[in-house]
Amino acid sequence: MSDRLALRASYEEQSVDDCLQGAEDVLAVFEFGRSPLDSRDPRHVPVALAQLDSPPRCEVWRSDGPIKAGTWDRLRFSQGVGLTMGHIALDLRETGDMRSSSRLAYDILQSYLQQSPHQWPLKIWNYIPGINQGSGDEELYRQFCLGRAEAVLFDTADRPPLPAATGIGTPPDEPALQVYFLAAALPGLDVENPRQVSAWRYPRRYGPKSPLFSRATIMRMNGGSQFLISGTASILGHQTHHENQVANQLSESLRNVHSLLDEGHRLMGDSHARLDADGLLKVYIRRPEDFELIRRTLEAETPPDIPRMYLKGDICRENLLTEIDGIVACHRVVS
Ligand code: 3EB
Repeated sequence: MSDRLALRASYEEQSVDDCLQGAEDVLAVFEFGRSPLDSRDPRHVPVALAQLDSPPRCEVWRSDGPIKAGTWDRLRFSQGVGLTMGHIALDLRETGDMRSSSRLAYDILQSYLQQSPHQWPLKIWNYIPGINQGSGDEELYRQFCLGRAEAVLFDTADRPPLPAATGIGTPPDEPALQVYFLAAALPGLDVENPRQVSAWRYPRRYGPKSPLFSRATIMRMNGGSQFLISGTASILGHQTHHENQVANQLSESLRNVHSLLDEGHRLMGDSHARLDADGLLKVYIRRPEDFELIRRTLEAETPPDIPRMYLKGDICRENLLTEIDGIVACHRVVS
């Protein structure tokens, strides 16, 4: 892995404690299949999505230190020279309904960022218990979007940069709403997907307030660039494609990822992001019985050297069965 990368993200078989001990460059250690309420160090981020493949691994983020870690209101953070990771877990039994909990999480996140040297969120991960529970506009994902839109000022006339994001459902009995992010001193370069309507322009039928995220952001730092890819599903325009066909949904999601990387190349001119050993992918799967088919499909359609992890998670639209996100490195190319 190239040392020039500002964010060195990897999947590792070590225990959480081994990852954290004596490490001067560890920004975060993500542990899967565990409630975010169990965090025991500001850099330790448990995620309530079960890993479907083996062996069990942690995701580790490394970045140039010294790294300062601490607590700010209900947020825990870890701040390096160029990047900050922050995470919030709100116990829904205490904070009440999803809409107000989401608004509270984003209020805390924004107050934290305002006083941080790294004010710009590049990507935000949202892990939402029981995301598809409730019908129509009462669906918890729509309520989550409503609360987020109430906290985040986004004027469509004067569009500020939007972070990339992932929004995935954790088990309905998980007590905590979790939001974590990567932030820097400058905003990322926003990338939208020419094959998809921008999420903030989704029509009313998907909910009272549109999701607020860009399809990807490019982080430029230390002379290198990295692509932070939002949760990408089988959506063309604003519509779900390949309903009930999980392998085709995955292939369509991969076409969307490649379309984003091509669009990024068009914007950068001299670099192209590649699915290779300097990056990683995460595949979210609604029904564990689809895992083998998804794994075979991904293996046939992506380079073998890009690390990947499969997690059981619900997707924000009931008719979507799978979604992908990832972090990949950009390489110089002749334009
Ligand atoms: C989509 O394309 C799929 O609400 O933060 C992807 C990434 C999705 C982020 C979010 C939702 C979110 O609309 C869903």
